[in-house]
Amino acid sequence: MNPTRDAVRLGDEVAEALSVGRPVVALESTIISHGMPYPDNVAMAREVEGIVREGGAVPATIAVLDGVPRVGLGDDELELLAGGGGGRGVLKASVRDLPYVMARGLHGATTVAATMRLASLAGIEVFVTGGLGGVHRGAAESFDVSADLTELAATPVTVVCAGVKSILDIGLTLETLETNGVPVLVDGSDEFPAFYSRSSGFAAPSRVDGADEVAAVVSAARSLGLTSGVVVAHPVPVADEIPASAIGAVIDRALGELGERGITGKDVTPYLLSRIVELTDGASLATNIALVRANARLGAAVAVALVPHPA
Ligand code: PSU
Ligand code: MN
Repeated sequence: MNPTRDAVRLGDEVAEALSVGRPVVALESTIISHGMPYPDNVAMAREVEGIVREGGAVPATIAVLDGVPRVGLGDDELELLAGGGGGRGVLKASVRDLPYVMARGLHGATTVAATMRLASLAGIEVFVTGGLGGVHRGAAESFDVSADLTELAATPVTVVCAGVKSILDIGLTLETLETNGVPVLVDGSDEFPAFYSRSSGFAAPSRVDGADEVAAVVSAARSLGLTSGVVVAHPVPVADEIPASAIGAVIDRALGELGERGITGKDVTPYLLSRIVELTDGASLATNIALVRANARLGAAVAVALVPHPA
């Protein structure tokens, strides 16, 4: 069997858009099931789909449902992923989890890595999310490096995000992306952003301004046959940012609890995200939602810019 589009089930609207070459934007589902509390998560998922549509592209939220990789979901499916109506029963699925979730007929919320892989199989080039996984702080001991980085090295999808949270080691994450030949663009800033904050202390590897400039880089990468992804880091809007000085202590406290509670592996990121929401009385959630909205606007514009226009 060839790993082809047949492995994924496309929603009708997504299938139609891809067949006629209309712009499509992929969206992930771990951010829904394991990244935000209910019901803000489902409201965010619906709103972001709407923003992609307003931007002239078709949204394709990706997840595994009853063992079937799905690209393009309906409202009831977003509700199920969000945990509405009780018990979640949705596993966090990175690439290595996909075969098991499929074979067992389970529900899986796909991470950046798994979403990239399924988007690529479907023929989707642009993907919008909030934050990337990366090299965790203390990775020299724990070896905890997100499979998001491995996938970015291997799969030609452009990922629009708000940079990397300082729950991670931002410097080592950028080094790993460089080693793996992944272009890292920052839109509209000379500094690489740190998710909640526009500032990280690390320079932008490459600065671009606007969707057309992003699309030009992606087109050049394709013309070379580069098989890696492209990271587009889009700093959180100024009005929504939590300054690094304010979020730093919260992150340190949440990180400290990991060891005390024995939390490791795939549970680390969801624990930190929900703890940071609690410790900031919801301020981090508002910022998270605001930056995903902004990313959806940019991602839709990039998808539109990548579609060939008649001269
Ligand atoms: N960072 C966020 N929100 C998220 C995630 C990361 O700000 O929801 C999710 C994404 O799905 C990402 C995953 O791909 O966490 C990374 O998990 P891990 O570190 O276990 O690879
Ligand atoms: Mn991990």
